[in-house]
Amino acid sequence: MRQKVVLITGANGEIGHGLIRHLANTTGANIVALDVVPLDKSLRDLVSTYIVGDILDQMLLGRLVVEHEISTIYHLASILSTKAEYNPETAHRINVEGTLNLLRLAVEQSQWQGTSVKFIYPSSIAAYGIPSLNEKVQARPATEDQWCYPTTMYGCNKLYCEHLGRYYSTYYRQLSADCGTSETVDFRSIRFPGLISSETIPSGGTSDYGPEMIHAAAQGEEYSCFVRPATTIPFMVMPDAVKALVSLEAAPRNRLSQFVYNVTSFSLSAQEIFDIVLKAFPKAKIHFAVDECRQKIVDTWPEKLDDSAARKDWDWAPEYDCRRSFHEYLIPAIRSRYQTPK
Ligand code: AKB
Repeated sequence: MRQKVVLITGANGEIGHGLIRHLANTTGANIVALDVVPLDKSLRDLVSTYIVGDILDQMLLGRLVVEHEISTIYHLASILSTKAEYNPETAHRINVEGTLNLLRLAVEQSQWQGTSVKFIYPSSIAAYGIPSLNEKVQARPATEDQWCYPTTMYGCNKLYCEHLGRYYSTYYRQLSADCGTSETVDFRSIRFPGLISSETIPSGGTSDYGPEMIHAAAQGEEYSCFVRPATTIPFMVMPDAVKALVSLEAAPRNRLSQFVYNVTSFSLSAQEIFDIVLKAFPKAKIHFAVDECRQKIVDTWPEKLDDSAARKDWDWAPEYDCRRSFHEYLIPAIRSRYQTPK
């Protein structure tokens, strides 16, 4: 018999680290971890199996369903906003065609199993595109249906994949004879703010100046912040990102009124992050050197998110506000990671 499993793509990424640890410590889930790089040794005992492979490899995905009965997919694999701009077409293939491959797999599995496979998809504030800095500063917290004019390939990919998930959940094979009778995928998506982890350092994102600043300061490394001090976007620490993903996965389907939900914790300017970091690491060597191109991207992302729909539909609330995020999670954990003296 095939083993019932939870499939995590992009398993060796930032969210993957936190999600694998959480699922292994709180559920008896059999985890199949898939990434294009080998899974970190520290995670290997926490998963049933890890596969080094590409979500564009149809043969690999085909073999996955021969071996496993997939109940939930956390599709984390993605090329982030800055990295995607260096090769937009490759990013499109990975971010969109990869997601399409997995949605097809999820629908086929749902039909085989006679029950919907849950497809949990991390979208992003990059799906937003506020036309001017003035409008960004004046805007109220953005709801899911406002300002959806992304200016990066990654943001376009994320927004389109939100719609793909809605299509596969609702309209796929709508002209077929068995339309409406066969099972389909249970797509659920979260639009994340900038994420900050104590365990990993991001690569290729445009919100990375937050985590990069903290990790550099704790190592006594010089850091050049590529956005203006006043630049403000929403952030969240990784434990809350993992909490949001597993909470949405566990929510009763009949409580969900939409496919895509904002979540957020706190919004800070780069200057405010600098001030917190300098207080914790007085020897930090941080200065500001604006990269105008990356600045233009961040200037299109909202300062604040409206997460009222998530709070109403599935009782979302962050565990870590700004103070707890830095003083109970980030600074202690990062200090010990680099053995930085107080
Ligand atoms: C990025 O900066 O590309 C990501 C994101 C905001 O989704 N961290």
